[in-house]
Amino acid sequence: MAIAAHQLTTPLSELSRDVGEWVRSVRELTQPRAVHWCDGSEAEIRELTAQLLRDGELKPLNSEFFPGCTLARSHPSDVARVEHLTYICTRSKEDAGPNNHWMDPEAAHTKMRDLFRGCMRERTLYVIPYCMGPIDSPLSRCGVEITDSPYVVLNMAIMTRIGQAALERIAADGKFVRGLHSIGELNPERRFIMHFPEELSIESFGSGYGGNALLGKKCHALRIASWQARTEGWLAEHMLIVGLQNPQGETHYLACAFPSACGKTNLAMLIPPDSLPGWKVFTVGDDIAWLHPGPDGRLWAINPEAGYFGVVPGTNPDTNRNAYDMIRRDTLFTNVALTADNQPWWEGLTTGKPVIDWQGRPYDPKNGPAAHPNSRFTVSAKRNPSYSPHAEDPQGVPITALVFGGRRREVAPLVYEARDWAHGVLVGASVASETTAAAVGQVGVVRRDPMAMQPFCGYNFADYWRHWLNVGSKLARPPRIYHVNWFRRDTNGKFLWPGYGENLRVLSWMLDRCSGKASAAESPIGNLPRPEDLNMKGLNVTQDALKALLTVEPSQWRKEVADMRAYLEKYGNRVPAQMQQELSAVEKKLG
Ligand code: GTP
Ligand code: SPV
Ligand code: MN
Repeated sequence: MAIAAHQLTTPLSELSRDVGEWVRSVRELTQPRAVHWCDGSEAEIRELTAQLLRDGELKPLNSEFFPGCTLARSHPSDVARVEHLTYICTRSKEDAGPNNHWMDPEAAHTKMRDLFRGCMRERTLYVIPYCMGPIDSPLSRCGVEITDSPYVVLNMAIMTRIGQAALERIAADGKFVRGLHSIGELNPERRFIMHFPEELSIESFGSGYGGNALLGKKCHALRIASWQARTEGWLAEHMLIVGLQNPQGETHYLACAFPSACGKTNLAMLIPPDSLPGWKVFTVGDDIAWLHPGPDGRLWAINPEAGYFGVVPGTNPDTNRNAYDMIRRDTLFTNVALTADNQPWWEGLTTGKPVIDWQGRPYDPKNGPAAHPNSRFTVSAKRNPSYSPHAEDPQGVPITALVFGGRRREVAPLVYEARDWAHGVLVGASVASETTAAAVGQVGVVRRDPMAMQPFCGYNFADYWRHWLNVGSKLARPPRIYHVNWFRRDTNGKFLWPGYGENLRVLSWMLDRCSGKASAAESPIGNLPRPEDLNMKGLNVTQDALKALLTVEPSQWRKEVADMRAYLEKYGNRVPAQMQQELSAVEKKLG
C-alpha cells in the first residue's frame, strides 16, 4: 500500500531533483499563490472534492441513487478537444507531417511563455506525478502534469496512477514527460495545445476539458508516446483492449481502433446476448493501447490508463448494462443534465426527464439537447463489472486480432478481413469516419482518420505507416487485421445492424477465422463472411439487411480507392512503396 505523504521522511518535492527543479521554474513563471504536491491518497481526493463542492465548482448528485457522484459544468465554449488549436512542434515541419498543425518549437515556446507568465496568480499550482500503465510494468511510462485546475487533478487521479509511487519511478527512470497546463481565462482565442515530442514535453493553455487538459491521455499516451514508440519499436494506439472467453473456456484478446465516439468503450465492456450462451467478456482498456512485440513473436498490449473518460449519451441498461451500472457510484460527470430530484440525465436514457440542462439553465428543447453530446463520465476502471483480472499484468495481454473501424452510413461493410499484415496496414490507413462531438467542429462529415489516429499521431503519417509495416515484419505470429462498421444505414437512415452486445457475433467470426474454423468469401477489398458464416441465432436481422451489410459495391469502392490515392498523394514519396502497391492491388481487383 502507498504510504501517505505526511508519513514520508523525504517530502515529495525532494524525491526527484529534476522534477523539483522544473516545478521551481514553472512556479517562477506562473506565480501561483501556493504549490500542492499530489500524493494520490484517498484523503487528498476527499478533501479536494469537498473543497470544490464548497466553492460550487462541483455539484453533489442524488446520493441515494448516485452515491459518491458529482457533476462538473465546463465553460460552454470549452466542451471538447480542439484539433484546430493542437500542434506538433518538431524542428523539421516534415516530421510533423501533413496530418498535424505544426509550429516551430522556439516560436511555440515563446508564445506559450507569454500566456503562462503570471497565469496562476490567486491560484494553487498542483503537481501531479503520474504513471501511464501498471506501476510495476516495464512497458509503463511516467509523466508529471502541473496544472492550476483542481478538476483536472480529480480526473487525473481516476484516469492514471498518481502520487508517490509514480514519483519514485520517475526518480529511478531519470526520464519523464513534462506537461504544463493552465486553464488560463478559458478564452478560445487564447487556447493552444502544444506538443514537443523531441523534448518529451506538452504545454496546454486555455482549456479545462478532456483531452485538452488531462495531459496523460491523448497528449502523452498517444501523441508523445507514438513518437517514442517509433524510436523504440512499439506502437501507441487509439485502441480498446478486450478479452473474449469462448464457450470452450479459451480467452483471446482483441485491440480495436475506432475514432472518437465510435464505440470503443461500449465494445470494451460488451455484454454477450442471451442467445450466445457461454461467452464472457473482460475489459483491459477502453481507449488507448500500447502494443509491444513480445519475445514469442506475438504482439502484447497494456492499457496505459486506470479509468474511463467515456461518452455519456446513449448509455442505458439496454445498450450497455455494465456501463450503466458502473457509473452509478463514485463517478464524476461532466456536462450532463439534471432531473427534478438531482439525478444526472442524458439523451438515450429511457427513464426520468431533464429539468436543468448541461449549462445549468431550465431545460428547454429549443436550446438543444439537455446533456451536451460530448458529456462524459470519469470513473475508475475497477468499477467496471467486466474489468479483466489481467488488466494489470505487467507484460500485458497477447493480441489475437486487430480491428479497425469507422462510422459510415454506407460503403464500408459490417466486417472484412485483411489478406495479410501489409494489406491490413492499408486497411487501417484507409479508415474514414463521420466526425462526432468529441472534437469541436462540424459533426457527421466523413473524413480520413487513419488507424483512428488522425487527431493523435505525434508525427508524419507516412513515417507512421512505415513503422507499422516494420513492426509487422518483426512479428513471427502477427495478429490478423479486420475492419468493421457498426453504423451502416438503410435508405430511411435506420441502422442496419443492432450493434452493442450483438457485435460479439462479428468478433466471434474473427476468432474462428484466426483458429481456422470459419469460412469467408474473397472480395476485392478483403475477405467477408457469407451470411451463413455469421452466427445469427436468436437475432432479428432480415436476410435483406444482412445482405446489404455484407455488400461491397464496386462503383462505390472504386471511388473510395481513388479518394485514398488522392489522400496518400499529400504525403508524397514518404509513403512506403508497399502501401502504394497494396492500394494498386485492390484497385486492380475492383477492375
Ligand atoms: P471516445 O471516448 O471518444 O474515444 O469514444 P468511444 O470510441 O469509446 O465511443 P463510445 O463507446 O463511448 O460510443 C460513442 C457513441 O456511440 C455512444 O453514444 C454509444 O451509445 C454509440 N455506440 C457505441 N457502440 C455502438 C454500436 O455498436 N452501434 C451503435 N448504433 N451505436 C453505438
Ligand atoms: C476522444 O476524443 O477520443 C476521447 C475523449 O477519448 S478526450 O479525452 O477528450 O480526447
Ligand atoms: Mn478516445
